[in-house]
Amino acid sequence: MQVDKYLFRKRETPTLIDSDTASDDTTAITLASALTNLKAITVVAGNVKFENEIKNAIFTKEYLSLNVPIYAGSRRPLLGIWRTVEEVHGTHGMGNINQIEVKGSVENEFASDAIISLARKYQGELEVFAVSPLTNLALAFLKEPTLPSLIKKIWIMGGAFSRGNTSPLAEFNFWTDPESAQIVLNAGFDITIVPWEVTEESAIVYDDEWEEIKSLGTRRSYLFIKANEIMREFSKSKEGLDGSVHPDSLTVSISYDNSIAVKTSKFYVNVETCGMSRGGMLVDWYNMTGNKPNAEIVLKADREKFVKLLISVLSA
Ligand SMILES: [Ca+2]
Repeated sequence: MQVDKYLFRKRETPTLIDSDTASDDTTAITLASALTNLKAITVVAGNVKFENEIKNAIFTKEYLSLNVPIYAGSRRPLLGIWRTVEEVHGTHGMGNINQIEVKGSVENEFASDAIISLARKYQGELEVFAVSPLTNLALAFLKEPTLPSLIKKIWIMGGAFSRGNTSPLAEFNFWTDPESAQIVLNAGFDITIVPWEVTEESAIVYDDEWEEIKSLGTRRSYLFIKANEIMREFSKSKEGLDGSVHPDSLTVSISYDNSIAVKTSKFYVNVETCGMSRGGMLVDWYNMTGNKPNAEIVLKADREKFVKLLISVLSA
């Protein structure tokens, strides 16, 4: 089935993507660079070995001919034991792209410092795609407490309501660095959260759509297919899903077209940092704490519209 085209136009919104670059992160970078005025990629510990994430970010930049600086950030979460998930993303994090050769390198400035200087430079206009553990952003806030007033919006992919993908309760990004997630959520940023379950339902690319993307024959579609192949296998065999899941890409897409978020609501949200529920997202559904809402949560998204936008960008 041929999916209708979504006519998109690049926006001038200055953005930054904070990424643990592996598989779907590269698709999110593709979308962010096609749809917004992407000013920087910052890299943080998460999906795979840090050295490989850096390499993957540089590879993506060079493959897509992007003129965007890359900054290396924190090589580990603030506290706690964590692990990378090569079984999801492939040995190097790029699915079936094994021979990664890159020419360029990262900038000298530390990622959190780059976040602060870009936020200052764009004077409250910068939007951040936080599609990774929140360590770089937490460190930036700890260094510059006025950061929430300098950043227009943080789009967070993270947290699970109850169906964790890394522990029974926790989604990977919040599980990896719950302390940083807690710091960022309580800092006073304008935040929208796209949680795991919403992406499982609405960031999924079914087999017929996958085949359509494969047949597009563009550089972008080739990168999408190759980088996400192993993750797709994992989603199907280990999570019992009917396709590949693209949480980071859905998050960028919602920022571009707010109508992809069909249902949203504002809540006070915190993150558990202890014991077996470490990394669990605590949504104060009935405002029992009396705390002011600190985040908008996407409760339902429009899968068809997301896939339409994705295919249109990949076909260009
Ligand atoms: Ca990510």
